[in-house]
Amino acid sequence: MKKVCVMGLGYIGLPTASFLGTKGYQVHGVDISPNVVDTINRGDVHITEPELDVLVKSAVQSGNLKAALEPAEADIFIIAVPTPLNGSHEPELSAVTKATDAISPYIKPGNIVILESTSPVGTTDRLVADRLRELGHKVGEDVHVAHCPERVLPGRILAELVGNDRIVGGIDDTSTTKAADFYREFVAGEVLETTAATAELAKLSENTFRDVNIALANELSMICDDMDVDVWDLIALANRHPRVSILQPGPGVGGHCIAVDPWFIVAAAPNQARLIRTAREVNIAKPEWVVEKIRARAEKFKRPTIACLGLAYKADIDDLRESPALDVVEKLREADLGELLISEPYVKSHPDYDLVDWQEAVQRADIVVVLVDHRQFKGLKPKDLQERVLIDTRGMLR
Ligand code: SAJ
Repeated sequence: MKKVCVMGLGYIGLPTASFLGTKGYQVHGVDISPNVVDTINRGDVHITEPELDVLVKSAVQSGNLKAALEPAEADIFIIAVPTPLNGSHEPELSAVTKATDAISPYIKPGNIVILESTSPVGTTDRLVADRLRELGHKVGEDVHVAHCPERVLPGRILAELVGNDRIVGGIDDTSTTKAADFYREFVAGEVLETTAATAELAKLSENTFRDVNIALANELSMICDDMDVDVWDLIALANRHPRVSILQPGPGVGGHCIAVDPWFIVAAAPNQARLIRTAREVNIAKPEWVVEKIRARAEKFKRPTIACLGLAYKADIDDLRESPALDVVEKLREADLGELLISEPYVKSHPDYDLVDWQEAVQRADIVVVLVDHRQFKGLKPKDLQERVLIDTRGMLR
């Protein structure tokens, strides 16, 4: 039975650890939060993701998944810790450094260390591998290091963990082969071998592609608004061309990946990454544009009641990280245009806002702003909206 030590039990680490636990690996999961460790060891989950609760329970009950604050010896170490941005839009990699230092005392000859966290080019080689060398390991000889970026979509994590193709790039050929062979044991998709730098940049490019495409959709939505053209009709028609596939506009781009990863490229190549930076700027500016739309419509009221439907960064999840919906609501609160009624069916409470049932919010509102296309809101009917101003940033109620 192979032993796997997973560093970081968040959105990527926990699904990976519990999935491997149910596939017969002996998994030791590590997190810096005692609360997370206790929750998992009880067989519970601290994040919402379809079917994850069942998987964690089953892995813990089988005895194949244990969580702890400290690492343990293993055959394979997977690092799945956060790699956020700092205030200057540069990658903040201290969690990768800390995880590398933490596993070092447990690494033995023959082990494989895999970085799954989305990382700037060079991290696997110059941060993880070099650090392990400094700490006395014979990296490239008997310790193997590779990058295998996670590619799972929140809301579909478990299906994509198995089904997606994976890119594996080692710091040398042996590391690549050994890490790729590990993924081939449980991934149904293809496992594609490359170098560490290419794997790092491929992951960043995937999310950047999406950000740039959404920026185009968002820019078109603003152009269409001025020209009195329905942007969703426009995109649907343009996409009937066999080689056109424009994504959907919205209130902005959120989440901890697409709103973050393009900056890793911009930080590394500030002079070349002009389009990538501009796309970020277009998407970042969209919430303010939405607020201005609301302000213009609010003018005909003395002090309107404004229902804001949704706070999550996208449909049908409870994740509010980098959410453009939250950004719009915060800006509306500052603008003080009227009374705000805020609904988020996937969240019980919020530290800054009293949440209201969405149907009640619509009933009491003069202006209804759809910020997230949650499936609940699709039940809104024209009769619910009679005499109310509708601002539908997701084109959901057309
Ligand atoms: N969005 C739009 N219009 C669209 C599609 C998305 O405005 O047409 C917005 C969403 O509302 C959301 C944001 O973009 O605010 C990002 O949502 P998403 O569903 O595109 O992506 P994420 O951030 O949930 O997950 C992405 C995925 N990357 C790609 O599809 C290339 C996922 O596969 C990655 O694993 C994940 O980032 C990650 O962890 O990097």
